Amino acid sequence: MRLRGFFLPSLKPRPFLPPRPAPSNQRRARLSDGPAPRPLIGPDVLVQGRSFPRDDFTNVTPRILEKVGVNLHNEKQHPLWVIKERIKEHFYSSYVGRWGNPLFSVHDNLSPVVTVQQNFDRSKNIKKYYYLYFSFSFHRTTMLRAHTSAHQRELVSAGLDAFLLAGDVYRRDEIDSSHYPVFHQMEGVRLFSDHELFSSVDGGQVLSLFEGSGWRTEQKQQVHTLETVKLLEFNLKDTLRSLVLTLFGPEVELRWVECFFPFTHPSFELEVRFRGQWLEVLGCGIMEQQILHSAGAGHKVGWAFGLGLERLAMVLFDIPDIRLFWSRDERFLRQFRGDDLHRPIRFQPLSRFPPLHNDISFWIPDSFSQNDFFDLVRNIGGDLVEQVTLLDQFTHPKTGRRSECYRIVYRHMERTLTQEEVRTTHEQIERAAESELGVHGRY
Ligand code: FA5
Ligand code: MG
Repeated sequence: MRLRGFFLPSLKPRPFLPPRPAPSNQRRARLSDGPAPRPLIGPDVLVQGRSFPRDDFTNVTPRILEKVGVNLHNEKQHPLWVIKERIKEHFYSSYVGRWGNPLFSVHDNLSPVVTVQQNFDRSKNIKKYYYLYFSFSFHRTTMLRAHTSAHQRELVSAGLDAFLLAGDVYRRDEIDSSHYPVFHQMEGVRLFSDHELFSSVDGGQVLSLFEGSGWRTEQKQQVHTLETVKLLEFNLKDTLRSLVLTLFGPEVELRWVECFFPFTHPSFELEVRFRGQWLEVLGCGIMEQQILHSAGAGHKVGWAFGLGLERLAMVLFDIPDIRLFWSRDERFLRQFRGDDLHRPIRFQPLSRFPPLHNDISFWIPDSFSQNDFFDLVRNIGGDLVEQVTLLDQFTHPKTGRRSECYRIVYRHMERTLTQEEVRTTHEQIERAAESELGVHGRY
């Protein structure tokens, strides 16, 4: 008997990864690179040399696993590296310790394989995230991190009071010019003792971080005093405002939006007005005291933020499509090279090649999820796929069967695609949708 479905009805096993030929880029690698590499997904899932038994909940795809360990943010002169270095430099020069040492340590090489507990993911939502291996224990169910906040607790447990952490993060999402299933974030955390928080305030000696009989309200957590929250919030917003002014220049317009995260309260998002549009660049807030407590730092309080490196880079350098970050084309990469980290950079677009589009429509089973389909399209079509949009939905008046029609736009970033190439890829997508997602094609 399978008990998983019983305890976790939302986690229905799905026929997501039946054995099938490796994608063409893997096949090519096999022909040219000597001995055949072990496939990334067989009975086990292989991630950075570690092996995880594949089970019904494994939903990572070879295309995604190929990106693990690439670490674009660590590739010197890559635009994500340039942004990361500018942020690091700002923190290094603005916040120094008593001995002139940088206050914030920087970490950019932590493995993206985390447990669902680290990821603050109680939902185990296979539609939104990539899982490697399921277990009843929160400590053993593994996934690819969906945000860099997944490392907050371990770095605080290691005794760090102020740190920045950059890394690749993975989410199953829609397909368009600003969404890619792998993107990069930078996390910042700063903790304060009562002395550190109150020493700059007149009469601060009488203030305390915690209160015994408080309430959780919209403004604060139960254990925090209002003074604690207000000072932390001021320090957090001041730190982020100053970072954004450094990156975007003094003209930039900002606004704070209240929001919710399970690991901070209160929580905010920062939006930047750039070329007429409000763009969300980061989420942040006052760290949940329970997290600090479980990390052995319950006597301190702290704030945290997480910002999207692609979002910042797209705006700052005028990069129109998020797929470009993965380009190996010299005409793209060379535009970011140079000795001066702070030189103004404005991306000169490569010629724009014509798009080709093809529609696909099918009857869908009840278990159908759009993110499964998007993932399948990305897995087969790779970076040839620019956008997938739902064109039409239809419910048969008699049978109640539902059908959906999607338009897939194909466009290569570096050359003109042939009709033949697109047709082959599109047909592969049609076949795989039938065999893997249980849809019935109307083609
Ligand atoms: C988070 O990921 C939280 N971990 C942020 C946080 C950290 C809050 C610490 C509190 C304390 P969110 O999902 O909003 O939040 O993502 C944070 C930023 O990542 C966004 O503001 C955006 O800049 C970027 N981002 C989010 N989704 C995408 C995406 N699909 N593509 C590119 N960038 C994205
Ligand atoms: Mg957000």
